[in-house]
Amino acid sequence: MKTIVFATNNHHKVTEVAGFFEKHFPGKLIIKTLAQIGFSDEIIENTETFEGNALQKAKTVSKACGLTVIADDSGLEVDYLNGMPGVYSARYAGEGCSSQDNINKLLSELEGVPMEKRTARFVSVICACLLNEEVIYAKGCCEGVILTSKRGTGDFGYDPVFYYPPLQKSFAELDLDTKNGISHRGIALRQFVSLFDISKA
Ligand code: ITT
Repeated sequence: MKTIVFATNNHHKVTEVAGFFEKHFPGKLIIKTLAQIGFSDEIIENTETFEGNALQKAKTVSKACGLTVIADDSGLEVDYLNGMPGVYSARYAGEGCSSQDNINKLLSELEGVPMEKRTARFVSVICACLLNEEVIYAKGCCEGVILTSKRGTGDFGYDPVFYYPPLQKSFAELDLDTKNGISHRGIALRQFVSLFDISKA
């Protein structure tokens, strides 16, 4: 069994990523969370790119724990808002805000904007810092449309207002495997495993 650390404080990301790795490397990989390795320092995320922030997270934790570390930096790019909230997605409505606050702000910024102009994409960049100091990046995007009100019971971030036309559902209406099958994070994870040699973990 190999152990890798997932450098996130977001439990929704842990569920999705751990679910993915269980399917791809059954019985071969243990994913440890920051809490499980006792890491509670603040991680600075202050670059303007998903790649830069993902590297900051993975590198900070890898220096502290000496294990292989992966990190995800992700967000929602809304075309009508010139790509906002982008790397600011977690704190769009202000530091310490809730997902509901972010959704409220997004819906108010898009008030009166017709469906055809509400196009958006989720983006995920996975960065891994390996034991041999190699750094791997993988990226995934998923195109959709911002709804005018919430749909579904999932409560991860913007999922209730992100509508995915091919399935005619919001992301909050999808189960874990279905979301991983089409999502930005699922695409990035599949690219990641094609680049990642588990023997180097
Ligand atoms: P960590 O940095 O600890 O991983 P975080 O939530 O702060 O957790 P990010 O800085 O990458 O992570 O911000 C990503 C935000 O983008 C996240 O908080 C959600 O608001 C949104 N987001 C990203 N992926 C999402 C998804 O699959 N579904 C819904 N919202 C998502």
